Amino acid sequence: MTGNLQPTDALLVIDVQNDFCPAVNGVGGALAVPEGDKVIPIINALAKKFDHVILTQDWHPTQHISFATTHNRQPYGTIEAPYGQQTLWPEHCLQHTEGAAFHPALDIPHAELILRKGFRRHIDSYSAFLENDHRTPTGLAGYLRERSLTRLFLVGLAYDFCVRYSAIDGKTLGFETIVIEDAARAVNLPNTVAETNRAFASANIPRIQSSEILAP
Ligand code: VGL
Ligand code: ZN
Repeated sequence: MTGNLQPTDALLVIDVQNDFCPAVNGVGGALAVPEGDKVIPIINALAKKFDHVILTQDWHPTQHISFATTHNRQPYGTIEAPYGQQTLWPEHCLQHTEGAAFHPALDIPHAELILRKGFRRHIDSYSAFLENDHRTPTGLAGYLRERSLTRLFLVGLAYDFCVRYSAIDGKTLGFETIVIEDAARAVNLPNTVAETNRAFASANIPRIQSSEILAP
């Protein structure tokens, strides 16, 4: 399926941050993805196989548009933002907090780029490529092109949000894009995993298992 890994491949590690994992000693867990921490040993092992690893970091200011508290609402509802529907979340990944830090078990010393996203108060960014208006670029496509990185393997959190939109945009922007399913976990709101799987199928984004790379 993947053939051998190439020097033009990159592993894109999405949002493996304390707030998306179960809390450890009271740190993190603000928007814990069930079993979010289970992906970490798999991602650490995968990263060793890649010459190029890029990390993304959800990085929100206070009163961010995606926070339910900003709108005096309960989490997991939606609002109509100027750029379309926006799901409301518990406050998470506040800039420069421990919740926004990478999980301490994530061990990828050779990661080359940390791409922060969601740092503008009035627009969220699930995708590592385009903010939620689907037009404002983060710069990642330019970075990858300039460095001749043409094939992307996506892992991390959450499968049905930031991994989903990053994969779809990556593919649309011309990168060969593959999702490593057992190295991702979902928030799992109603229908979100089924919708993600459908979106990947119609975009021709393969879902593979980590064993296909770790024990080919
Ligand atoms: C994410 C919800 C809000 C994610 C980020 O990383 O999937 N989900 N912010
Ligand atoms: Zn967020």
